Amino acid sequence: MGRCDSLAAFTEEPGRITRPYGTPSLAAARDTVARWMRDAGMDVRVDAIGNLRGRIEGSDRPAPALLLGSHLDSVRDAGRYDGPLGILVAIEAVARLRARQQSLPFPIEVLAFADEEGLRFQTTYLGSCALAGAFDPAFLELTDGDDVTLREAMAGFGNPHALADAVLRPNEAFAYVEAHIEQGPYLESVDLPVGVVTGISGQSRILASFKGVAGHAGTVAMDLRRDPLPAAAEIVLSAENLARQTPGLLATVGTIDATPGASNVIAGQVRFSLDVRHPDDAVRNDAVRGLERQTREIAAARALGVEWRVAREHPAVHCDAPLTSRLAEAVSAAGLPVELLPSGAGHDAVVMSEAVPVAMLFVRCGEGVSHHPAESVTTNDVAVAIDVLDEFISALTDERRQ
Ligand code: HGY
Ligand code: MN
Ligand code: MN
Repeated sequence: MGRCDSLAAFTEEPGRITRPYGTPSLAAARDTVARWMRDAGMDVRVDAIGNLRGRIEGSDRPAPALLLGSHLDSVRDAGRYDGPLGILVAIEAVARLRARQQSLPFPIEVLAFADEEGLRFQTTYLGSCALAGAFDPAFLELTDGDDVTLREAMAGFGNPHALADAVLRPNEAFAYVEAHIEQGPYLESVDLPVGVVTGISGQSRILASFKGVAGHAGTVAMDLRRDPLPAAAEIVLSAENLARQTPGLLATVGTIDATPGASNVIAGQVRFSLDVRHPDDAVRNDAVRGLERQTREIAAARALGVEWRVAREHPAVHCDAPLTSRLAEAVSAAGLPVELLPSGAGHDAVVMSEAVPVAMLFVRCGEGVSHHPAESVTTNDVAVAIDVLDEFISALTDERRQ
């Protein structure tokens, strides 16, 4: 918990936690976590995209590794547990193995991913994409709000020329297990410290814009305006209505940017993001298609230009059944009932599932609050998560030794 507090000090925005990819604050947080990894007996390296990888060897050096971890980057004005908690719980579990001098039949690597939230480049999961072999070279040309490319941001923080080296080799790992705060209220409602994740909702991230004609707020008659802002208002409300009427569907317009941006100037352009999620990919795809159609109809009716770009799309992911059963057994072994729950939030496990079987452990979260500075977990619940992970690793150790 103290380490989570320390990491909160690494931010690009004084007074709140904002730690995007490739920034000095993320590099400094990474240095600190590297020190904690070394203290826990791990060899540490930074890969081409800037992920931190701490490793302890097993007795059988060439054996595939167990991967643990989560992400070190954050959203804007974040809480202190979304991401870092999973890394720190994993480091602690490794420290305990070492303190017991437990010999391991496989290596363990703790991963601190450099980008999961996609705050800076409006993507998601850049760190895990690099490991899972899902990094599209076209990502290198993505630009941030200051027109810095990902390629430029990566130089110095990682190495854009060595991305191929970051990819997991065949048989380099046999599983990825991530602990994470639940970011929802379910575990609190059933009064349990931890739960086992069954799967993760699919997600579409869209970047769209309406283009009209800027003008004088005091002189351009209402019927002569081509104002993109009311058009954006229409689609924001349509997305909300659609999601309210479709069970399980979540739709969020999280950013909206009207330019040139003055109270006495009719906007010339409005850019906005749209995040759409559902556990069933068919429902999500239908919703995205419907919202695109409406966006284009609204533009046509108001004589506006329109852009619609699907920035990222991730299908729903099922956690690996055998690995998830083992995690559930570890929860039982810790003397707790096993609560299975789905994840509405995205996680590095989504992309890692393309390379290795994945499982996830959720930790109870105060009032379900996340992506907010009031995000909270209790020391007791975090202790349970460490116990469960420790138990899980020990059981795998016994099993693989046989
Ligand atoms: O957006 C998400 O679901 C995650 O927190 N990155
Ligand atoms: Mn998050
Ligand atoms: Mn997260």
